[in-house]
Formats: sequence, structure tokens, C-alpha cells
Amino acid sequence: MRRLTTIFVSGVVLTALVFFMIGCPSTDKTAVTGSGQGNEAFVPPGKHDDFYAFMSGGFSGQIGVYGLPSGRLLRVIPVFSQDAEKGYGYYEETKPLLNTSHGFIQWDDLHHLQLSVTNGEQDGRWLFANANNTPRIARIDLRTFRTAEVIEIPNTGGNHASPFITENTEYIVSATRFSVPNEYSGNTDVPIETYKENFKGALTFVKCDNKNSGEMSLGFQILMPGFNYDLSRAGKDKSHGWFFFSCYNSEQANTMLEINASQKDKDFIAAVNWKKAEEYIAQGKGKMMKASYIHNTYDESTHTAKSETLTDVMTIDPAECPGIVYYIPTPKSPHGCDVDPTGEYIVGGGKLAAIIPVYSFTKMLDAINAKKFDGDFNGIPVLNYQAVLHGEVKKPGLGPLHTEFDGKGNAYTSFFVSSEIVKWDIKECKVLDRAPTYYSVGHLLVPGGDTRKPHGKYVIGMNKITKDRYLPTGPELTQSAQLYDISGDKMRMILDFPTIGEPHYAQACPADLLKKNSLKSYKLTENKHPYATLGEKEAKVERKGNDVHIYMSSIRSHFLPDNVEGVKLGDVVYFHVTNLEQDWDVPHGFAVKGGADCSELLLMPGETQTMKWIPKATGVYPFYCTDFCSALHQEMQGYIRVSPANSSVELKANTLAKK
Ligand code: RUQ
Ligand code: CUA
Repeated sequence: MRRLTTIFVSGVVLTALVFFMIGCPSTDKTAVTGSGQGNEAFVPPGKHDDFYAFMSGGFSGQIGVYGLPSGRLLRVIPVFSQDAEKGYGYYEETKPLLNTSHGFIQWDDLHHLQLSVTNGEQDGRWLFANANNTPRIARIDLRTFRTAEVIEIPNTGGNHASPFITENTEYIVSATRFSVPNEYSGNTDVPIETYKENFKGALTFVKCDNKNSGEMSLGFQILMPGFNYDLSRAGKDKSHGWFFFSCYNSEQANTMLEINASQKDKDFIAAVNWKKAEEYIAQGKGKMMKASYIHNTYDESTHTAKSETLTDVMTIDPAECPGIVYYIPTPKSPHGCDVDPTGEYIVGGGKLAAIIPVYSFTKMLDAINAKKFDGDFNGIPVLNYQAVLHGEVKKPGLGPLHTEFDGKGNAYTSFFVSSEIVKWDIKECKVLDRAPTYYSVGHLLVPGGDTRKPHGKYVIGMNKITKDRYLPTGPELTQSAQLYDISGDKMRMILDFPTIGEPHYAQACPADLLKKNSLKSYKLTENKHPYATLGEKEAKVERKGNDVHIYMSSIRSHFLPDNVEGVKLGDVVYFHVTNLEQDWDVPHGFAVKGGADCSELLLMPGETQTMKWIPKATGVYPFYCTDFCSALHQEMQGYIRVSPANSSVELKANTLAKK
């Protein structure tokens, strides 16, 4: 029943025929619509889901938190973009989290997520996310579901193969998607056509204080030839100590990559021995280089983030340090690069390949020992394809991208072009089952499917295009996720649900891992914010030159003070508002009419936030609570009066301070 249209991707791609499915309503009986199977994904009112799923919001720069199997959206976590629902990036305390060496950046593109692991298993502590455009890695605290830290990656353009992590969260990696002129040379103003000589691809290993706070710092950068590095996975178990990065454009083209980077039959997966790199650095073989990048951290006790600029990075040249990098030839324009739960098999997803290559880690080590090389690229040995190959999955589908695992010896690969998920046996390299997706699936998610202990049960396909699946919403239609039960031999679709932004990668873990640790409120007794108002008696107003500081409290259902006078035009007003509630889920909002810079806050119980408010005209401005907190929420309001610059009105407010 499907209409297929044949198009040419490009004349040069070996006139590769790529079939693109034009969406027609499916008559497939396994699709949810009309399956008659009852709603297996339904979670009754008042019942909790079994899993948390964290799904990349793509170009929204945020993360969607969903319950599985219901697909209910529980929260949006802002990371690399301002978010008006939480005030993130608007109020003073969170602005530093969006600072970069290029200044304050309001909006970035978030692709991949990774939950922290210990011994290769999810430990429920942190979630890492990458900023693809202005390269950064963020750490989210899973007690608060808030961004706790952001580190910028220097000498990089497009942080795509990120934030993949090693088995004990020792390192989180970043690889440059766009090779760029070496920043360390001090001269990045070079002709673009000197790509081959002047552009480098940095692979960055960001260290994580995995035993304590989780705080990140730059470990080292490996300066690779100028290719496009795309995705990566750490070795596990027996391959722990290695990291695998896919790359394309080994042609080193700098224009019309669509054609010019699709010339070669094979590009590479770079196998990186990071433990060996550590040894070289310990022996003094690394080089400290000058760089400028920003590290932002959020302090839980002061409820405030700060930014610091850092100025050097340890680098290492693989051509001078034999044994740290080998190239594995990989057909054709590889995208995904995934390692199975045993750590033995490495799967490449060649966007234009007709097979799925599966490499053996054991064979790779043997080939390295026996020096089965087919030459080198800029001093990096190229391993013989056949020597490293475990097997090829034949005729798997069109446009393989990403692979996840169920821990029972099966792999699940997404096919963007033929819009399907294909289940195959890793040992035998044999296709076992295929299920259509609607449409153009990118990443897949199996809960824990990238760890040593997958939880199995479901696979989710994250689709770029939904066409006819939902009600139309103007020129742009939603993207979606589709949930399949994989507990039996056959995949069965049991739900599809819209997602925010474009879902790229996602992670899911059992709800019990996080539920028990979820923070209920910020304790007032632990609030060290320098402008906190820890009780109504502490409310006050202060003038420091042209700055007016208002220490304000909020509790059901009033602000104190709620009348402020004596502000003058030209003043900058700082509303430092503390929510005195200590009960779970009693936020107060705070909104002031007009005012440049910021005019709304949303305060969690026990929290202090600061609004920088700059009035443009004289008058009396009302303010009020924006979050419906009690029956008298509509009474929760006040006024601030702004007088002319030369007025003699004294600064005053109705506080409890003795007159
Ligand atoms: S990517 S759809 Cu940005 Cu992870 Cu493959
Ligand atoms: Cu506080 Cu409404």
C-alpha cells in the first residue's frame, strides 16, 4: 500500500538509489491505530510510570522528561536556551549558565544525552547534554532536574559526538563535527581552501569528578586530522579504556560536502586508547596550549551560578604518540557508532552503506598486535577492514543510523531512509524482525540500551517527520516518538506521542532510581543566598547609588514589602525575592509590569531569585504572583512607585522593621 518514489541523492553517490517514503496512511495492522490490542501504554490516573525518559529537545536547547510507557510529558529542563516556563536564563542567578567565550548565548542546539554510570550501569546521579552549535557540555543534577554546570569546549566547531561517557563516568567526550583552524596557533584567520593544511579535528576528553560532586574539567584534547567527527561510544568491560568515534569527510572537502564528502567507499571509525593517552601525558608527552573557554557552575547553597574563564588545555598529537589512535575503515559516510553491552562488538551506521559492519574488539587488538595495517593517514595506522570485521548484516534496510541493544544478544538499528527499526542478532549478523516507523527515524532508545545492563522491555524510535500522524498545526508539524514493546520476538508498536523540539538521542532509566532522591524544597535553614530574606522580619529596601535592592518575601498569599516608593528614573531595581514556603510544590510567581531586562520570576519553596528591573517611565507599577498558589492567589499583589530622577521621594517600603 505504500507509494515509493525514487530520487537521486546525488549523481556521484555511485548513483545510489535512495528510496524515500512518501507518507500515506498506513494500513499496517501492527500500527497502534486500529490494532484492537487495547492501550498497553496506558497508565491509569494517579499511577506512576515505570521509567523516566529524557529526550533531547534538539534545536530547542532543552530536554523533555517523559514517563514511560505513558509518553506523558512531565517536565522540560532548560539547558542551553532561555526558558520562560522556569525563568532560566532570565533571572540573575541562572544567567551565568549561558555565558560562553563568545558572550551570553540565549539559544543552542542540544542533540545527545547520557546518564551517569558506575561499572557501566546507570547510577541515577547526573544527566549530561551537549550543545552542538557553540560547543559545550552540561551536567544536570537529577535531584533537582536542573542544570548544575556547563563547560565550554575550545578549539572545536560543532560538538556533535558528545556527551558520551566512559564506564565509570571518568570522562565525557566531545568531538568536533566541523574541523576548524587550530585555535592554539593563534592564527585562525586562514583561507578556507587551506582546509587540509590548517584545519584540525579535536577529540576532547572532559574529566568528571565522578566520586564526588561530578564537577567537570578539561582532561585533554587529541589533535586529529581535519575530518568531520560524528558520533562516539566508549568501550565497555573488556574494551573499557577505549573510545570509538565515527567520522566522515575523510576526503577533507570544504565545500559541497553532499557530493565531495561522499567520494570514498569507506571513511573511518577512530579507535582511541584513552588510557594510553593518559600514560603519555603522565610521561610528559602532552603539550599545554593556550585557550580561552568558560566554565559555569551553579552553587546549590547560594542558588547562584558563576562563570570563570580558563586559559589552558592539555593536548596530545596522535602521530607523535603511537598506539593511541587507529582508524577502522567503515562504509560509507558513517554516522552512528555503537558498542554492545559486552564491549566486544562495535557497530557502524553508514548513512549511505548497504550493509551494517560489525567489528570485533578482540580481532582489533589482534590486528594491532600483528600490524595488519593498510597504510596510515597522517601517521595514524589504518587497520585492515577484513582483519577487524566480525561480520556484515546484509540487506538490512536503507540509511542505517543508530543502534541500541537489549542485553539479550540483539541489536536494534534505525533506518532513516526506509523508515524502519530492524532487529538483528549480533553474533549471527542476521536480521530477525523489522517494524515500520512514521517517519524517518533518527535515534533509538532502549532503556539502558547503551550500558552494560540494558533494561530492555521497550525501544523508542524518534522520528523527524510525522506528516499525517497528528492534527495539522500550521506550516510546522510536531516530531514524535514511537514506543514498541520488545519483550517478545516481534516488535509491537504500542504508542506514539509528540515530542518537544526535534528528538535526537534519549536516555531512560527505572523510575525507582531517581524517585527517592527527588528534592522537595530548598531548606531555608540552608539558604546562603547573599540577598535572601529568610523571614518576613528581614524584608527591607536599600539604595546603593542608582541601584535599589528590595529584599522581599513571598508566602501564601502576600509579598512583603508590597508597597515600595522612592525609586527614581535611572535606577536599576533588583527584586531579590525569597519564597518562604517549605512545602513540596508550592512555587510563587512574581511579575512586575514593564521594566527592561527581566519582568518575571518563578520561585521554588525556599528559593531566592533576583529580577533586574529597569523602569522606563514614572508611574505606579503593579506586581503580582503568577502561579495559582491558594484561594487568595488573586490577592497576592503589590505596587512599586517610580518618580522622576530629581524627585525627593525617600526610598521606603512597608516592612516589619521598627521605625
Ligand atoms: S544525530 S539522527 Cu545529531 Cu545524534 Cu543521528
Ligand atoms: Cu503566590 Cu499565587
